[in-house]
Amino acid sequence: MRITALLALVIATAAAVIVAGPAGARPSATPTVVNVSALASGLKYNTKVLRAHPGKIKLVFTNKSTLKHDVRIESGEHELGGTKTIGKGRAVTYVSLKKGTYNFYCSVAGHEDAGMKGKLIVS
Ligand SMILES: [Cu+2]
Repeated sequence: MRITALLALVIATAAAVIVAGPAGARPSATPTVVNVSALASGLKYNTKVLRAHPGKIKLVFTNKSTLKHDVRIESGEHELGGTKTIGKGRAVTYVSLKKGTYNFYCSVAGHEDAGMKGKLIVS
């Protein structure tokens, strides 16, 4: 009987540790919100550098131009996600990223080469 009670206590303690987890071991469940916009004129974003914390990232893209744009995230040449290509308006997407430096760019033909690109620093 005592062994059963002790075993139950051990299991309960282990379960509590699993549920709570060690402090700071996991990225926050609340996504970092990253805002970027395309300027009303010219093939440009409003910034060349975006910053976020590791984990889930909510990318909010506002296109102020009548030209179609998007925002794509890549690591090297490996695409990790991005928004839809939109006209004037707003598009939201979610990506999960580890610490590191990523590239963001517009996938509409010619726009990246014209300067619609930058760095996303996750730290
Ligand atoms: Cu573009």
